[in-house]
Amino acid sequence: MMQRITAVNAKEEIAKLKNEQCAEDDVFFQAMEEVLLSLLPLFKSDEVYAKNAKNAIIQRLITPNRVIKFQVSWLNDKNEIQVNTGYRVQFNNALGPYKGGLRFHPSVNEGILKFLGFEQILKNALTGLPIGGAKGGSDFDPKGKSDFEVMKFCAAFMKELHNYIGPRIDVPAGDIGVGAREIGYLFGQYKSITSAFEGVLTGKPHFFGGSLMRPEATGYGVVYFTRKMLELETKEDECIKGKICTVSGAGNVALHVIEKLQHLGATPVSCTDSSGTLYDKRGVDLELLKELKLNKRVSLKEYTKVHADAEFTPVADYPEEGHAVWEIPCDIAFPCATQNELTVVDAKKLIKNGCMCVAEGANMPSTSEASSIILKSDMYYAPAKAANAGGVAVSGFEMSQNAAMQKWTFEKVDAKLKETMENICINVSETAKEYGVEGNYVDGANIAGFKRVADAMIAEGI
Ligand code: NDP
Ligand code: 2IT
Repeated sequence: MMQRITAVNAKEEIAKLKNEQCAEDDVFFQAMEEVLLSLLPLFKSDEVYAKNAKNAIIQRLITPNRVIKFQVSWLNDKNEIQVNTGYRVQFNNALGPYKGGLRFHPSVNEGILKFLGFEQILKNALTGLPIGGAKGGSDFDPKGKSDFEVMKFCAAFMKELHNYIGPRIDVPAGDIGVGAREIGYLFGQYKSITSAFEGVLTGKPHFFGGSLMRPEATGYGVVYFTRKMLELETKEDECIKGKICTVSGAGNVALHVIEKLQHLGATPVSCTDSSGTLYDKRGVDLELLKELKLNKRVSLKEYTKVHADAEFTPVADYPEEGHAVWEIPCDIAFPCATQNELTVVDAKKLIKNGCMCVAEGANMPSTSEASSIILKSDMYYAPAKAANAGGVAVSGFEMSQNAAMQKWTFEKVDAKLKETMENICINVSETAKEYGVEGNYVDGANIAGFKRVADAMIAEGI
């Protein structure tokens, strides 16, 4: 049993816990430590939370309610049996049914899913919607697999997962390696097993219950949040127009960040994938990127066959610690690939090159040391759990549409997304001000999200 964690002993207790855990949990501790340090001003100033040792709120918040781990055996196209591991981390359901994505990537392990599930609790709370926090996935690698293999894997994964989910229990969605194709196969298998056509997954293709705009939601949401934050901080309108932007990733989030930036008159000049970094200084050709990454699922290197003057830096050719994409001069940097992709070296390069803002599309893309450097610099900083909440917010809208047997228009969802992102931004900014850390959106987001979850946990008892 761990010691009760209070404002006074938080740092030592975390360090003790860290020593007892395996390396897989490093990212989970990174996420947890950031949140707990952010909460110190709250513990100091607010009686209810300062006394929360009695309620054991922190211990209950950092311990998943349930971790489900299962075998996924499936047949590849050569009729050979393949074995993967599946997981669902049901972290906290104080505010509503467990909610969060599924990640299919060879790097997936329990520690990564605990970090993602933990972040999801506070992110979902920030949306103001009645949804709890969860994450799941598998070490299955969709890369190089045929459509049939992906379908067979999804069916085998759902054969076990269906036991633990339901529209009022736990509603998974997509994340890295899981898009509309995978959600469609997962949904089909759930329906076959249970005979229920119900809103058990979000991010479904729109012609059978998916919300319009769910594919665009995370990326568009990141840009709406960033625009609002810059408006609040600089008191200028049209803060995005004319800006040179670097973006990492070339998947769902990155491509829709690029799309919205182009709508607003900015020039996104880069993207990255697991093979390397693409830099097109005239502005990226989004139609071509979508064709290469969403339809053909090939390396970004192919882009240079059409645009010979664009530069492609393969991962292996970039010897330094850090990432080639953050060396490109820009006004705003949008890390949208994966966790810890922006290091201290990268943060320093951004500062040196005059970057004014880092806006996080991926979950925890900056290392904790990079985050500290960004916070201490003059750059504006939109942290992931607030800035990328648009995806799960539209997932929440999909749950509402499914429950009411309705289909909202693209324009309605877009308007609600914009309103939600702006409200999150204002709430985070005002919370930071209230707790004496004005302009620190990291602390503001952690405190605002935590308060909503903690209030519900205290009111619900144990
Ligand atoms: P996708 O699978 O659609 O795209 C991920 C992209 O990032 C791909 O281009 C991939 O390269 C690249 N990438 C992933 N992992 C690595 C790695 N270890 N090294 C280098 N490149 C990598 O995922 P999403 O766009 O959905 O997710 C991106 C990030 O956004 C993740 O952190 C996710 O948790 C977060 N997020 C996603 C939401 C959503 O709604 N989808 C919502 C909120 C956050 P390649 O093409 O070579 O595979
Ligand atoms: O990290 C995230 O917020 C997601 N992957 C989306 C989760 C969801 O339930 O839509």
